[in-house]
Amino acid sequence: MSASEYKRQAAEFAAEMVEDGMVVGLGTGSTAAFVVEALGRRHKEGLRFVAIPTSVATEKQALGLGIHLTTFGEHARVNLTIDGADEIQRGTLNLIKGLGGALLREKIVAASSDRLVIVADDTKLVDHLGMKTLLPVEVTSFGWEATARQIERLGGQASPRRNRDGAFFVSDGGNLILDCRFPVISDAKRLEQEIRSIVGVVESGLFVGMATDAIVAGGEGIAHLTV
Ligand code: ABF
Repeated sequence: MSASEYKRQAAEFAAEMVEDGMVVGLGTGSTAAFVVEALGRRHKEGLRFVAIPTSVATEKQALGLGIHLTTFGEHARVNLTIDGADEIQRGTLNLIKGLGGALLREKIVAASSDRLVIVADDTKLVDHLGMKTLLPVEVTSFGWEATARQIERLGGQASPRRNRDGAFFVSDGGNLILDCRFPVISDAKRLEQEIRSIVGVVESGLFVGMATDAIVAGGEGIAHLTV
């Protein structure tokens, strides 16, 4: 089976965790898109829920499926958020997120969620964060070079993300993303605090202590991991 099929399996499993009356956070990326698709189906079958999307792309998809959207103006808490990730650390469920460019909204929604369920294929599981992917850090466009230098003082190499045409990638929030290569991250909590204390950093893609569950699908079946 392909990675895409495993993503769909994890997404279908997680979409069943949504219950009538819930406020649901909708993630971003190809795995989260399968979740939104499954929830669109459940909505048509009569499940009542409202959702807060983590990106413009997800908002469009949800609206197209007739899913009712809401805001933090109307709901202080989200009952359950289902989102993808780029790396999931075994045991802690600490994450690297943001290769899809939506980390700020994803983190705002995650921080207000009672439960954050991560959906992924099993290639995303790692023993230590930073083993496979770069760490995205969202920064203000003004002075990004100065912000990048401060990140480099922490031991990472930071490069602004670019589109295919060479122009800077701009996030939904109007900021730039620095993709940072760190040697394997041994203390995610500390690195997260150090990066966030740099002036010019809006948010980092390290999600520490936020995920409560991970649904991971692969050749050995579907695993439901919890912390
Ligand atoms: C979002 O999409 C991200 O935080 C992560 O960067 C990415 C995962 O994408 P995919 O599900 O397409 O692998 O969830």
